[in-house]
Amino acid sequence: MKIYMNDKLVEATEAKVSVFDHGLLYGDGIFEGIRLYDGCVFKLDEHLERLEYSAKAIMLDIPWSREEIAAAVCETCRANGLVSGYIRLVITRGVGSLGLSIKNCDKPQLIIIADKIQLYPEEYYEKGLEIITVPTRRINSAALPPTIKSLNYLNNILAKIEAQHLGYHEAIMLNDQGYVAECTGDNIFVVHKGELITPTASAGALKGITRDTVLDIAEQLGVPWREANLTRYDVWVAEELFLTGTAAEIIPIVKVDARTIGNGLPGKVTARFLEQFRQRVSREGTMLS
Ligand code: PXG
Repeated sequence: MKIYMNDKLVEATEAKVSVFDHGLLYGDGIFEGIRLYDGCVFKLDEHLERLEYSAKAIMLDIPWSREEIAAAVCETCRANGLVSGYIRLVITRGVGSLGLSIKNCDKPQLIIIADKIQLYPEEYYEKGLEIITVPTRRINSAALPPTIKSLNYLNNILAKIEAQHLGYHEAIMLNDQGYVAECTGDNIFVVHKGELITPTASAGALKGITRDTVLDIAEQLGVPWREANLTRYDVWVAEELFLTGTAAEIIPIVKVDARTIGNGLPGKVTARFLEQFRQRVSREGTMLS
């Protein structure tokens, strides 16, 4: 396997970062998780825009242009003969001295990994997933805006540990006010009385690329949608519930905190969105040149 490191491809065995890299020492860096479908990178420009916004928010100057990074992403996929899979794009603050100061970090480190993707088993899409709310709260945006896709994932990892400890794959995280924020690696959507509702970014949600695509599909299908504060009660009494994410795509939820959602089966609205989403991934995207 070949990995893109800074300005060139290297063998995976040679793809190493320094122990003084602030990405490792402090989680000081940003990343994107991107999908490659049938030789096309899905929503590459949107991912690179979000990466630039994350960089700006943490005051990291990316020394590569958007075009250069896009070309490097395609080159990495091609070099690995990948047709469909997962692309992990990471930019760390780079090598510095011990201490939090970013002043001694002179060059960010770019890493691009393109590999096969571990998907949820198909049965979860057919039967739906059961999730729970966990005690760990989504970090307050005054402490670290959840809109920044940073290398600091401990908040989400703690929630994931709690979920897995109880035998679940995903968990709902509430914000410090008790409203639903998102899941550990997915955004959440409620279908209620024909309307699609999802938490705002200010409630602690990442501005997911899949979330945006779903809102676009809602416009296309004429399904009314809005962003709103959601409580656990709103989730429990929803007719349908689904999660969205680059890895999960659109996954139906049939039980939350032991409450059955709707009739306990993946809903019709969810199925319509998943169908539309899968059509989009097969016809949209940046072709590997
Ligand atoms: N919330 C959080 C906290 C996430 O990490 C999403 C929502 C969904 O966003 P997108 O843009 O993917 O629709 C994410 C996405 C990984 C991995 O390898 C994580 C994500 C995406 C892809 C891979 O852990 N998180």
